[in-house]
Amino acid sequence: MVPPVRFNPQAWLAEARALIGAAHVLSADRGDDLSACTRDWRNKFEGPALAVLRPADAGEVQSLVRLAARTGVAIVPQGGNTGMCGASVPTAGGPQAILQLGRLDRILEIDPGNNTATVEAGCILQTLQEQAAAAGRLFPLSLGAEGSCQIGGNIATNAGGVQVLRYGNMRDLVLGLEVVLPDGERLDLLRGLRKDNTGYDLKQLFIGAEGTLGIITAATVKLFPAPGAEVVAFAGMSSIGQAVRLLGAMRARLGERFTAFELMSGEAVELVRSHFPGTPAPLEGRWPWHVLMEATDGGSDEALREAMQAALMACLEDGCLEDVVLAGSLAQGQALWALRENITHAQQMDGGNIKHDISLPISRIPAFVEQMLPRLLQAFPGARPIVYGHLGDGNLHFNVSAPAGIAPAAWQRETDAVNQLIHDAVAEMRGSISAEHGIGQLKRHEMALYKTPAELEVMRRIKQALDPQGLMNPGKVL
Ligand code: FAD
Ligand code: S2G
Ligand code: ZN
Repeated sequence: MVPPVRFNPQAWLAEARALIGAAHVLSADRGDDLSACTRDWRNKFEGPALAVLRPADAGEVQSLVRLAARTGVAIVPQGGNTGMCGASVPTAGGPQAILQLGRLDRILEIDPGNNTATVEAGCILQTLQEQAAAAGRLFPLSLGAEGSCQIGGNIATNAGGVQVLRYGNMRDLVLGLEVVLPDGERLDLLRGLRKDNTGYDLKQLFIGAEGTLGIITAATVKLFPAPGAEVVAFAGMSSIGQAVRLLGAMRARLGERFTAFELMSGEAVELVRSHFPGTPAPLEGRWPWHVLMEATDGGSDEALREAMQAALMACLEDGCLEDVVLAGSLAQGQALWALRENITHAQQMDGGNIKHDISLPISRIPAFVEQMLPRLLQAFPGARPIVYGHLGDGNLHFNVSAPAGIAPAAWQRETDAVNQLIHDAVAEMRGSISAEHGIGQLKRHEMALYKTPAELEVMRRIKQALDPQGLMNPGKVL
């Protein structure tokens, strides 16, 4: 019986350093601080890392993956580490190395004629937005973490954000990928084609796979004409049913020009204003529900403002809104967006919360919210639901903050019970328990509850086919 070869971390680190240079292989045993990479953005998940690897290019990624495959070390791909489900940090278990994509940050090509950009995975989302704008184009993915999340992470989580209504989520924006497979092979799918029917559409496997099937090293994404005019409005109403009717009416009147529709409960607005004192009250009165809307098009500001104004006035008459303000300047529009984007930060400052990232048929959302709020408060007296999100996509962040006086840690222990109440109701309405953030570690056990055995079996076969050793981001998704 040959004794199992004992794993020798020092030898492994020395091999990794010989491959990509000692400066780019961080390890705790030589005093490097890995905590920025081993703990997630929410401070909810943390795991030990043999090393943080920072390859310079796809070739070095391949060498590291081959080393890991040969020695049985798991790889955790990491972009900006802003994910919400603990998918970008190691789990407990065998040796795991974090592979940070941040040095693969080049924009390889912007092709205005083809309306595409080809970028390396470590490119920060905001950088691509800026470079596209400089070329007179728009890369439309937009979300609160855009200053630090990376294109590779956006693809691996199939990120959504605040312009899905008009441009779709990351799956709709990706035309091509370059992926390093768990065996070290490089899959070159980097085509900027809008039509290509040549066998299975392999890139789809890696979009939203949360790094469990391979490491995205580059992508070709769609660009759009840069909008000339932009108008932001903020409305107040008594019911979420009115908000849903408002969505339909505004889309009917403005069509493709209508780009964003973000719901915010009164509690969400008040929470931001309490943690960000400089935030102006967007409307005269306080309303149970609010909607932040945006329209853009290539024409003049005045024409778009008139169209938006006319549509809003008609909606006022139809009663699907009861108060509304049109941003009078870019600064005022930005202040309204800051109000929206600060909800996540305000919740973090408020002591964390039990998050939900659910999607439902838009028509079912009023019934869901109207029945869920009383049920939640009956089951968890004093709980503070902070309900907001991308209503235009049928995606709500039904986050629940702790009742006053309950410590965050104690409240987190209610997570399974709160999740069951909310996710069972979502499942009854054939909704999804994860609209945009993914599964990660956070919802892995719930996948078994809410996906059919057949779905899970096919997912396992795909995982087994591509990563038979189970070394790519273990403990996530499945
Ligand atoms: P990471 O967190 O580093 O990783 C996320 C997952 O992708 C992990 O499974 C990781 O293993 C994998 N991964 C990362 N890079 C690669 C790669 N190159 N190849 C293969 N796998 C990889 N998300 C939304 O969808 N919509 C929102 O509106 C939104 N708002 C947010 C607001 C705030 C303030 C914050 C903090 C987060 C928000 N998020 C939102 C969540 C998060 O920003 C997104 O999930 C984002 O896409 C994660 O990108 P990242 O580069 O940080 O990935
Ligand atoms: C958003 C951020 C995550 C959360 O702001 O749209 O995706 O639930 C969310 O705080
Ligand atoms: Zn969101």
